[in-house]
Amino acid sequence: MSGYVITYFPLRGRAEPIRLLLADQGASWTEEEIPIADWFAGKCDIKKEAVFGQLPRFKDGDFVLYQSNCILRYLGCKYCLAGGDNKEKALIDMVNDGVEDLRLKFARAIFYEPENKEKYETDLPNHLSAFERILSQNADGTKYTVGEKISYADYNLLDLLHCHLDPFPACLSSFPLLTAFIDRISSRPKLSEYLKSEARNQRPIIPKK
Ligand SMILES: N[C@@H](CCC(=O)N[C@@H](CS)C(=O)NCC(=O)O)C(=O)O
Repeated sequence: MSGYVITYFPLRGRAEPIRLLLADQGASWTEEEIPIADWFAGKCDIKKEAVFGQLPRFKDGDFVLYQSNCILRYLGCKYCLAGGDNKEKALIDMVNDGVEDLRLKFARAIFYEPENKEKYETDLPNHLSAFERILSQNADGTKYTVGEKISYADYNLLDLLHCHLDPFPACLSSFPLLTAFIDRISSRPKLSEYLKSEARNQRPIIPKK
């Protein structure tokens, strides 16, 4: 038993890339679900304990981390999914920062400012084309975003693409490399098992309003 605990709301949200990484690496973890209503009613002590007053929280035994991208990087280092040398590490970090930038725009348009959803959809190809290009520059798009080995940024990108396909099912139609990336990574045996699991599929991407 690994002793990993993910504390988060009953959502995919910012915990999902962490779950994808752990599932694909064959690691088990425990979920501690915080009801959203309790959190916002001030009933959760964990909000006061949280370093930045937010979730997800990740525990590796006694070691506690917040900030989803930091958790991904930590697990990336632990499972050797963070690049082989300093340049590869930096490139993986760069891709991951690009995923974060688009995740913030996505969350804003879909959750916080739904009136901007149409405009977001119009701009989306410009954002996605950056990731299509990144893939094309590594082994002609047949592998990962960086290098010869899957990285934590790949799990983060995979989740971001899954998130987009829900509200925008056709958004990848002109991006063959991103489409193939999703199919390739999602069909890795352990990940594919997780993606089909009830636990995963009962969690919405973001809260329903
Ligand atoms: N940069 C942080 C953002 C965390 C964040 O926005 N958490 C949200 C849920 S996705 C949250 O805790 N919201 C409740 C609150 O802010 O009180 C991360 O990546 O972990």
